[in-house]
Amino acid sequence: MRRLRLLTGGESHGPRLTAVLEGLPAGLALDRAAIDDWLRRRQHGFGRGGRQRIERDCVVVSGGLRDGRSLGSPLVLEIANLDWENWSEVMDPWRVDPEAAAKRAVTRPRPGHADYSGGAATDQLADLRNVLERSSARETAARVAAGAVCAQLLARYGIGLRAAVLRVGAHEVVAGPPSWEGLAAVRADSPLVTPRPDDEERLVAAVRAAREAGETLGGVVGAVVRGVPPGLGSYVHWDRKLDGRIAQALLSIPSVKAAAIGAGLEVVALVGSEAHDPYVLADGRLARSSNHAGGLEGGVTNGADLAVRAFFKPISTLRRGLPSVDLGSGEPGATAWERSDVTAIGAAPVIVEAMLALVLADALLEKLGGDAVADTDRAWQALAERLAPWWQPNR
Ligand code: EPS
Repeated sequence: MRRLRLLTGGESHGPRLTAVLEGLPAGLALDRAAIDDWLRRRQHGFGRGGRQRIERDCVVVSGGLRDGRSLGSPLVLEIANLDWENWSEVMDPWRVDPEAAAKRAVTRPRPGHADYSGGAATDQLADLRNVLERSSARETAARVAAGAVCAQLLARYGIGLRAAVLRVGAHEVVAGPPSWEGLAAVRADSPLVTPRPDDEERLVAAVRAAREAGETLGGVVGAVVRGVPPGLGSYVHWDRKLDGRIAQALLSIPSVKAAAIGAGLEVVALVGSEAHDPYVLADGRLARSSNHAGGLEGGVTNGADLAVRAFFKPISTLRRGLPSVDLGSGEPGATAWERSDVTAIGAAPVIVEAMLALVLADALLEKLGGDAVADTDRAWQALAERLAPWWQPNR
């Protein structure tokens, strides 16, 4: 069974981030500009901190590609950290200087971050930088580069993704689950990547107010995948159910505390006859008159739009600081702040798209296989024929 695997490496202020994507069939043509465009989207968003003025994220491929086509070997994607230049001494991989290290050690864990929990896990409580460098959301740049590649595989089969911010802090823009049409209106220059331009001013003002108060904000991202064939995932095995795999991928995004598929939490308030999506005929095809299930039934895609939401907590580095305890001196003290995002919610839609693209490309290859992409194409054709007349590809 062909599976996709993604491994990322690198620290926030190290020389670079690396993504190793293994399992792509050979012969897949990739578009570099499209990967860089996804990376640009991840740097976007009103309320980001000073770091995004330093970085110019773009992809360097150092393995697995030749003449613009995948070789079937691990695809190695790298993104330089331009800020490394300012951190090369602190982050030097080989320099051993215990005195200097003790002087600049980070010892007050930020509530909400992995500082204490990660330090406890790896016996690195003496200097929390050893944890925070890796737990920083900067790592999502590597995921986005790999996700952009996965999206190009999906696009080959007419599968497309859209995502947008549905809520910033207490300010709701779109209630309930997202729809494909509802996400269409997001302009590339939208400061908070929302589908409702009229709400933008209100949201920008909320972020400004949070910045002035030294506060941070979370929010909700909605995403829809269109053109997914029915039958991806498994109803047989708990660890292969696609809703579970999607939830894991979404909850692995830094700051995400909840994930919903389709109507999610709202479905509990409905009675059965309202909750379940009736089968109807539309132009001779099987369709649904609602999509509370969000495109997944029994852990398997059902051919409807796959609709998810991810719920982000506010960033845990606050200018005003938060109560903490200095693990060196044992004294209470506020957390430190140098710079941080007021909200990173504007970056979140493309990160959600990347994780969805990764899970769906994995599920698609699990279904279709193919050492060469031409083999994958033939398997896709055969699948589309088997699924006709109830379902047709989206192209
Ligand atoms: C990020 C870079 C980081 C943070 C942010 C994500 O830059 P720095 O720490 O140098 O300011 O701005 O990480 C967090 C919000 C976090 O809590 O870790 C990026 O490139 O996305």
